[in-house]
Amino acid sequence: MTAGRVSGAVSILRTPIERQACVMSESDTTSPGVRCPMCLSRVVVDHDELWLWEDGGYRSLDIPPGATPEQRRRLLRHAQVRCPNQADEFPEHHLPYQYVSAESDPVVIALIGNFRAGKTHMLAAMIGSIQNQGLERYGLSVSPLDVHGYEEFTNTKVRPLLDRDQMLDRTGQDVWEFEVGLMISDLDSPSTPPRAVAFFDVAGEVLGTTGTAAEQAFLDTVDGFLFVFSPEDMEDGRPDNTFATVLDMVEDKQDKAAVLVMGKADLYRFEYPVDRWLRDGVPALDAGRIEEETRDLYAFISEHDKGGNYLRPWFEFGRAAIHVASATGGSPQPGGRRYARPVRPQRALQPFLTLMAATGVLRTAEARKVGR
Ligand SMILES: Nc1nc2c(ncn2[C@@H]2O[C@H](COP(=O)(O)OP(=O)(O)OP(=O)(O)O)[C@@H](O)[C@H]2O)c(=O)[nH]1
Ligand SMILES: [Mg+2]
Ligand SMILES: [Zn+2]
Repeated sequence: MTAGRVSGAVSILRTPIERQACVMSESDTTSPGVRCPMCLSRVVVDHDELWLWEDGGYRSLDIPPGATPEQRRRLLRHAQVRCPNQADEFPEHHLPYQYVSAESDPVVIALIGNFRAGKTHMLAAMIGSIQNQGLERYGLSVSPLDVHGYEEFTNTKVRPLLDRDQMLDRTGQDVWEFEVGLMISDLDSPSTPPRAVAFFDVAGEVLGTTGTAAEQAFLDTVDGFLFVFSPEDMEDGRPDNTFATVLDMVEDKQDKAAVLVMGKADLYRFEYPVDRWLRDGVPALDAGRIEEETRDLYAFISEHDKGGNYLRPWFEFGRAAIHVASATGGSPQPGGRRYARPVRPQRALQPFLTLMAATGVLRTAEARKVGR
């Protein structure tokens, strides 16, 4: 799915975000409908027209008039509704009925980082780790947001990386692009409706160069930022311009969350404290441990960051933490498109969990302390 294209000013002005920017001021909270987690427009959805994803396609779902409340509830659990925003940039997309009926805004996560920092591999490893290990031991349950898009993300990114050890392609040049979405429920609070969490890939190198209100409106909707960088980037002594661009544009950083991830940590796996935290796995959420890792990595990055700006998100956001992770566990074969050893993500779940705590999806007493 495509969003903020950079192929020309005309197309940027046509994005729904641009149209939406006009109404995203004080009237926004009182606008009817919900914010679609994929096209980010505020939409009024037809609740009566229901769909079901089955055998690779959508079919219309009719709930029999004689259905008992229990039968109705069961059918609605899998029902989807169609987002009415079907423009060129947004091919047909569907949302879970559960999301639309709950009428709470989605949690929007943006991945930020230089080109080749490892964003795509990190997101694929994160979603793959969720699929392989589940989130039940962290008190969460998860299901796809847009089933069709989720299957596509799984088939084109997660499975090639994790099952076939293939290197993933570079992302296109859209300024921001919806990648994948999840519906997340808190197992300790069954009466709370699931939250929609949407992941967007942001091409930081072009963000800010077009100077449109659309970009600003997009950044305003983001709740949590995942800043990804690699040890190589840091050692080069090149400052990460994408971090600086985003940090200069985001206005209410004190109300938002940031998780800094030093990805490709396998490259530093013998060095303290990277070795210590890579071995730590992903235990139950523990704000004290997250703080300890953040402190250790703060010291490590301060020492290695020759350009001097990788820690800016940690200073500037209201809630922030720093983690190490490796999407692959090792490097690709020199000059090849495959990994030398079977791909085994290390700690890809940790930044995800920290973000869920810092954006309020996880609402336990422990989660409230994370990143403060
Ligand atoms: N050693 C190692 N290499 C990695 C890891 N993750 C990604 N890479 C390599 O880093 C390169 C870039 O990874 P991507 O995930 O495509 O980076 P990106 O930030 O999405 O890049 P763009 O889409 O171009 O913005 C690829 O060649 C990967 O093989 C990792 O965990 N360890
Ligand atoms: Mg990418
Ligand atoms: Zn939509």
